[in-house]
Amino acid sequence: MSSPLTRIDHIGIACRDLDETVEFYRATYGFEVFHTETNEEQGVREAMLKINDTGDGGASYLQLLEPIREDSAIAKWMAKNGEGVHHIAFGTADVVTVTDDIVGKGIRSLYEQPRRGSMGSTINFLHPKDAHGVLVELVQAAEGGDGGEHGEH
Ligand code: CMX
Ligand code: CO
Repeated sequence: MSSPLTRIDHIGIACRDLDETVEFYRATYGFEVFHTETNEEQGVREAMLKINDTGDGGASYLQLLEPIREDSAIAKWMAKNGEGVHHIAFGTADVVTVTDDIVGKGIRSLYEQPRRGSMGSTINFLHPKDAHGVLVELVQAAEGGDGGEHGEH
């Protein structure tokens, strides 16, 4: 059976200071910033570092996340755990169908309807308590995937 989840879209990493962490990833690993944005709804300022393109026409990234509000999911998680790996995101061509299928297996999604993620993508999450302790994000890339303009939006 082939999976409708066709790539690791990104790994989400919580950090206290986005600029300092971006510089660490550049100086240590040579990864450059591909895209930055602020997502008010999620309460984060973020940088996407592209690691590689993938066979489904998408790509894999590291997503560095700095909280912009004390009541954000990332701020709450960091208060408990400090900096580190916060979630893993799988890429799919159809986030609604994949989410419905997984919910049908008895696993809770966090949103009734998908929301906006990085670079115009649509996203949902699976509850970590139903997924062996891993917060899983499901990502459908924006039409045109990575081809668009990048920078601070
Ligand atoms: N990974 C694994 N387990 C996690 C977790 C994570 N990232 N976040 C919380 N948990 C666990 C907690 O450890 C806790 O477990 P215990 O009950 O055993 O202590 C349980 O889940 C409940 O955690 P909580 O601290 O009480 O937090 P909440 O239930 O209020 O929120 C969650 C947890 C997953 C619902 C919330 O973080 C959320 O809505 N996340 C989705 C949005 C998000 O993460 N946005 C930031 C990223 C945006 C992006 O990627 O674009
Ligand atoms: Co993410």
